[in-house]
Amino acid sequence: MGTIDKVKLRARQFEFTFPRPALVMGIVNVTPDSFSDGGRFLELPAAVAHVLQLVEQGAGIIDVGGESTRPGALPVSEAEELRRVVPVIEQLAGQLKVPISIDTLKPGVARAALAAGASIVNDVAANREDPALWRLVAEAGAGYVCMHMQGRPQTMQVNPVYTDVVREVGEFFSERLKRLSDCGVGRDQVILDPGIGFGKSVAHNLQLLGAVRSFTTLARPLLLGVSRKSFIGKLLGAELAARLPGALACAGWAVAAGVQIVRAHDVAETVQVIRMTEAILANQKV
Ligand code: 9MG
Repeated sequence: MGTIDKVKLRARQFEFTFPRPALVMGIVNVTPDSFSDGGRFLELPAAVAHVLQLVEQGAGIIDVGGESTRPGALPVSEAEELRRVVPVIEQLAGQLKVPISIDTLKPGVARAALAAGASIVNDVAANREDPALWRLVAEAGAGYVCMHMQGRPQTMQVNPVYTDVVREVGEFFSERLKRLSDCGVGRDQVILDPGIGFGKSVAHNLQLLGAVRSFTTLARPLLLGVSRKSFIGKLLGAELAARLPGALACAGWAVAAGVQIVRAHDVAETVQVIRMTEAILANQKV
């Protein structure tokens, strides 16, 4: 089941010890414009019902986002983002047995989400310079997803350039672990994510997937998000609605290579692929 050995993740009242069965992080976009499910869960009852369904299907973390980070997406105001995500988190935090993660770029939204009961901050902009968000994570003892991105969502796919994407993402992780620690965020709070599709070409994404095992040497849980992403569409010639097989192949591969958390829209299917992969790994010879 991968190569990392006894790694702890602390996220407020939640604690996970890895290796353990990999977690599926179920995606809940409370947005009008997310690339695959925009507009479906804007109303509170629909969002809450969707979360409960994902947990029923086996989601081990629920990731709630109120601003799309798809390439070229337009930013939303903090007030609007708060209006979208806080009621969902408030309603669910008390009743769920799994952690809620807030997917946001904004420290103000992270603060409100943590006050409403979120336990993890999913920071796709971990390449930020401002430490305000990290201080909040430190104070709350929250989990923190440190995701690699080159640039910003509006422009990141224009012309991503790396000399060696795997080396550069690894260096980013090491440098951020140090900066996070300087801000009071314990290493045991951090999840690392290579940020598939965030300022990366198809070739960069494939290189990162092929080398994902190399990041296990940092002894932190690894998160991978590939669900419905455009590199799968480009590689397989698959429309948005036809990318699930490609995403499931990535999920199985990733778990076999030591990834511990897979972010997914299609939770039931992803859980099945992961459990199957783990069953094979448990019987691996040679
Ligand atoms: C919000 N979001 C969209 N894709 C993502 C990914 O691959 N990782 C993380 N952490 N968040 C993502």
